[in-house]
Amino acid sequence: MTLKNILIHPDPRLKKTTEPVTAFNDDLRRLADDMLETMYHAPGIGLAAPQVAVMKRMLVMDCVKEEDATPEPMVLLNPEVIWSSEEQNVYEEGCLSIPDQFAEVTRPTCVKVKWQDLDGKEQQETFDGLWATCVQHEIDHLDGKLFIDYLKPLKRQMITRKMVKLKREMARG
Ligand code: K2U
Ligand code: ZN
Repeated sequence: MTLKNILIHPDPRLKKTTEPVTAFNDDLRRLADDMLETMYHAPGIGLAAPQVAVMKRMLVMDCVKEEDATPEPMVLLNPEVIWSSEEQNVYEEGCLSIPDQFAEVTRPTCVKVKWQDLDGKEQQETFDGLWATCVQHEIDHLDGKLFIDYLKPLKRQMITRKMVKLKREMARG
C-alpha cells in the first residue's frame, strides 16, 4: 500500500474529464487500495482518481463518521447518477485538493448511482445525507468540476488566489 500525493488546485489535471475504466485487473485493485489508504490518511471521506493524478473514472469513499463504527470502504468505477431528487440540501463542503477552504454548496438530497465494482460487475445504490453529498462531489471530480465552481466568481477567485500562494510557499519548502 502506498500513500499517493494529492494534487492541489489550481492544476490542469483537476479540470480534465477522465477516461472510463476498462481493465478490471490487479493494478486497478492496487490503485483502489492506495486511494483508500490515502483517503483515510488525509483524512477524508472520499477521494477521486484525478486528485492523485490518475485520469480514470474511479472514486473511493467511506462516509462512516463514528470513530468506533466499522468502516464501509466503497470503490466505484465508471459511476453515473441515474436519478436525483427534486429536494435539495446545503452542505458546507471542503476538498482535499483545496485545503482548509469551506463553502456552502447546494445539491440534490438523494441520488441513485450505478457503477461497476472491482470485478466489473454492475452495482446500483441510492445515497442520501452525507453519502449523497460525497458521491456527487467525487463524480464532479471525474468531470473536472470542483466545489468552488458552484460559488460566485469573486469567492472562487479569492480561494484560487489563496491556493496559488500556498503552492508557492510549499515550493519554497
Ligand atoms: O473529494 C475530496 O476532496 C474529498 C472530500 C469529500 C467531501 C467533500 C465535501 C463533502 C463531503 C465529502 C473530503 O473528504 S473533504 C473532508 C471532509 C471530511 C468530512 C466531511 C466533509 C468533508
Ligand atoms: Zn474534492
